[in-house]
Amino acid sequence: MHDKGRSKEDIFNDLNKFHSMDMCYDSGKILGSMCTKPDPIAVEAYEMFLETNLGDSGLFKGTSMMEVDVINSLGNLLHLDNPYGHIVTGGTEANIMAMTVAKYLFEEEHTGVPELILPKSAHFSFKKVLSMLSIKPVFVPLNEEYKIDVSKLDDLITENTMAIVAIAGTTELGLIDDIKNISKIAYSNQVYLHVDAALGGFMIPFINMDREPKINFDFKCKGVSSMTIDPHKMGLAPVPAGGIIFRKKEYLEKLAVKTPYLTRDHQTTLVGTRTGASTAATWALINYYGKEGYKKIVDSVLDLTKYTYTILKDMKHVHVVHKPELNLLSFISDNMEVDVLQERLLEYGWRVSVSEYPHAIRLVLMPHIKKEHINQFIIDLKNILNE
Ligand code: 0PR
Repeated sequence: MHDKGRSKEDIFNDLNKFHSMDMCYDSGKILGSMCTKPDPIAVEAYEMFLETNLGDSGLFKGTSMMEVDVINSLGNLLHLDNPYGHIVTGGTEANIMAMTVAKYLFEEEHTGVPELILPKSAHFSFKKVLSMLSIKPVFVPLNEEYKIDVSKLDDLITENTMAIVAIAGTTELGLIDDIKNISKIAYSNQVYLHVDAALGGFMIPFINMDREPKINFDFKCKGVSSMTIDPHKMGLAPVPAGGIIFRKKEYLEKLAVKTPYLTRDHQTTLVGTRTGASTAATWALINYYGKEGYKKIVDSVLDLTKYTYTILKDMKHVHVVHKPELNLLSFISDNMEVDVLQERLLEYGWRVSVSEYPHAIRLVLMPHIKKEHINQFIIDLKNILNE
């Protein structure tokens, strides 16, 4: 730290330098991120609530009311009439909260080492869960479609099964597990089921609006105990904005810690001091767009994903790994290693990511990606592969 403060002009000169080193979503070059440019309405709402702290929610009654309202809206979107939850920092925190609740419930009736049944397609936040909570992983195999092989699930359930995790929009491929049948198994075995819909939560309800048969992935399936749904992914909210929704009040209350000298007598979040700005931004967004607005956004990213898929599928030297269900696509090439291709694309400025299973180039088509970006990407990809 300097002895004396610096001028504002000087500081902002430096800030501009740092800022210019960052990539921005508007460039259209960020093709491997699940975040996107925050919507202007969300930014305005966020700024307005910058000084709020939901860790001491009695001081910020309005913001606190908004959080309840947002959780109700998200819960209702996921077919739950009386949801309990919080706006948190992201999918990681949401998943940790759900698994902590599941572990506390397990420990009320069991003394063994808790086992978590999960697919290897689960997000790496579950690796954090496993080590932080000392839980034993039991991996359920994936079928040839890279989804949980439901036929293998029953056999993996033991008296030490603490919970099952299923994914509605896998991180690497954007695929949706067969939640309906997984839920039936969880329900009949009385096992806690958490659905990680960090990505799909803000997409599938809108896809379902004009789709028959509907994709069953939420609390409509009675075995589902909790869900992650992140506003800072397809909800278009600024980071940090994750969402955790529990089916029952007593689930959330398992996390309650007494906060004697604060304006409320307990907290049910992992973090203490936490911004209300994310809640305000999410509240503004869901009211501004409504289901119809979000449906348009989701339709448009899915149209572009389909457009990209169709081109890639017919391209020489390219093999698309799976048919997209959400806004993710993966492909490999028969004349270039995946990691080499990733590096070559970077030379052209494209930031794609690489999935682990299967090992492939992974594209995430968030709302900042437009058709002209894809057209240019395809030209560059052809150049690289046919050179
Ligand atoms: N669950 C699922 C299904 C996810 O895909 C993710 C993150 C999480 C949970 C964890 O969410 P948080 O990162 O909000 O805690 N998925 C993205 C990923 O790992 C996160 C991301 C976003 C990574 C933008 C990079 C990036 O530029 O790919």
